[in-house]
Amino acid sequence: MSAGPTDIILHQYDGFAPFSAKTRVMLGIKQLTWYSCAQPVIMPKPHLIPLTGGYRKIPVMQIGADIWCDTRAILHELERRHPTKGGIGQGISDAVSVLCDRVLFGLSVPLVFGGNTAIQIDEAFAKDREAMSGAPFDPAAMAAAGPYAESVMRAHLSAFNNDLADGRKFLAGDTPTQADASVFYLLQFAGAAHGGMHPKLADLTNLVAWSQRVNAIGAGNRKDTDGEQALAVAKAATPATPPPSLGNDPLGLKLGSRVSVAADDYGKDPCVGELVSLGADTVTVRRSAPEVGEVNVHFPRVGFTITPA
Ligand SMILES: N[C@@H](CCC(=O)N[C@@H](CS)C(=O)NCC(=O)O)C(=O)O
Repeated sequence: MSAGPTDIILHQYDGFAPFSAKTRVMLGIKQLTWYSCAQPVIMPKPHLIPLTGGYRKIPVMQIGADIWCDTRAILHELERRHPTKGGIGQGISDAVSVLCDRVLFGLSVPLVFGGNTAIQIDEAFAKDREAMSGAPFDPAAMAAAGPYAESVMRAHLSAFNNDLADGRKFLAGDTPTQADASVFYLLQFAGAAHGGMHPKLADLTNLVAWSQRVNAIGAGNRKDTDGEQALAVAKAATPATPPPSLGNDPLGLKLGSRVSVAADDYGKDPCVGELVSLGADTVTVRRSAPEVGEVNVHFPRVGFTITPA
């Protein structure tokens, strides 16, 4: 059975895709049914770009003709649709995500690729990531950055490791939360080439045992779809009413104007369209493409620039 207009489709790939892994853990924590649409690891992405209007990173979530880019927007939307009662709350979840996504993820890259002969980097991958980041893909420079990266990773991870010493099962107690998904994807990414914990972090034994518990949560009820089907779902659907807007937006942008929304870190390919909603932490752009018809593309505000186009 293929995905319908109200089903969650996650555009993603397995393997070396830390942010996809984070989302899959949340789908597992919430025990949701979802469809995986495998996307290419490098550009071009002919079944993704018509949906996002340019944004190239994964994961991207689609429900009908609504598209959420970036895990921050995806996880907020999952929480809105499937709220967890009595959890740690979105504010604390976001704070841990910002630490992991915007501080520690960058530091994990030298640990993964620097001087690691277990990972074979093919040239097309290296060139793609150079174009995406605007910086040379340089394993020797990454190896040189390794000790500093390890020391800062260790500083933060030791705190989580110590928290687990009281016997709690998960980082915030006995129930898994978004904090677990965030820290888990980092450790899984850092250790992927080693089949478990990165050897330089293996002395953090509480985290080693904890990551097995998080891994055992699984990814909910996963089904598969493909790019053609996902585009057809969007084309057959109509975008939902966008989220409410904030009055007197600090940026002074007007609803109905043309804007460009782009990541502020890497993979800055913009999505251009009509601004249809601007909330405290949401921006929604309406655009259309022949493959998908009219779609609403949602981004978080944190991590993105919004400029008149
Ligand atoms: N801030 C983004 C980061 C997403 C990201 O960096 N994704 C990686 C893979 S997990 C990516 O898209 N790499 C380039 C590519 O796959 O083309 C988020 O939270 O979703």
